[in-house]
Amino acid sequence: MNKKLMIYSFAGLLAASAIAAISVTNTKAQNQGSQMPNMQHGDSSMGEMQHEKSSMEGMQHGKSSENTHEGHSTEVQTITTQAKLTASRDIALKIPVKLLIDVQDSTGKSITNFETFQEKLMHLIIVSDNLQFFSHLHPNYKENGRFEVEANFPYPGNYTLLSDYKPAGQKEQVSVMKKQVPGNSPAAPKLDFNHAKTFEDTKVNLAFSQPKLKAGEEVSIMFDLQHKSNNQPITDLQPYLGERGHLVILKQSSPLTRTDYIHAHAMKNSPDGQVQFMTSFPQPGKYKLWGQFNRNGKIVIADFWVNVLE
Ligand SMILES: [Cu+2]
Repeated sequence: MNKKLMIYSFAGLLAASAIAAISVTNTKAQNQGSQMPNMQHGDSSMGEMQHEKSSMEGMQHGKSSENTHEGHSTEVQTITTQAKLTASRDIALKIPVKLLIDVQDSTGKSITNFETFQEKLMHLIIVSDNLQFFSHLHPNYKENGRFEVEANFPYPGNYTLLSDYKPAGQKEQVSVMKKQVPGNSPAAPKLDFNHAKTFEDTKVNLAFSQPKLKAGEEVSIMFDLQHKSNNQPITDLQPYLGERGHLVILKQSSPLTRTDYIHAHAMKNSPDGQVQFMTSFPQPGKYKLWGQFNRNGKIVIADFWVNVLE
């Protein structure tokens, strides 16, 4: 597969209520039957368990048919991991709280070896379920499968945490965790579908290769970054986590699940001030995009809503 087109996407989902988040990745082309993860009780801070199957290349390959190679015994390796979230104390709004994330296999045994990808051992995306709040953090590995990070939860409501990590020798995994912050969540502002916005001193214009975004179609997404003061292309773009930019996409849905999550990688060699991503939106609906760019050490987060048609 063309590296430039590498897209992280996920397919297949079954969600129920419990503590832990479970992700199952089939490293070969076949999907296995479901195994329900262990239900665990006792941690009131967590709300949801998810069990899902994914192929890291799922979007390109779609459903793979089983037993396509007759006469070969197809080796199927299924890796099941889960990430359990614990907050060090009750969450107080606007005060950072330490989060502990324990990565385990399906039997609850700690996974202790991880590989760095995109310069980190774990990438953690935290969003409020109305997709108004976004945070991209890098938890520190402690020991015995445990990661720690300080996080902020700025207002009451439900939050979804997507942890991205790569157990040694395995494919990248994404586990979904939930956190509820008690209180009345503020009314979400009206969705803004404007594609020209200013973020501090960076003007960002969003453009697409297609006049209309359609579900399942590959699309190139262009972020055009200009100085607010003079509308000239910015020239101070530095690599961010080893790439020209990162793009996290979540589909608006309730509850948010892993199938709503897309992490696109920037294409190399775009002109000054432009960062281009290839991706596709699996389902019709409203999606929020967060582009992240490094302007000389300062990270610009440019967020936009898009509407994807059937
Ligand atoms: Cu990251």
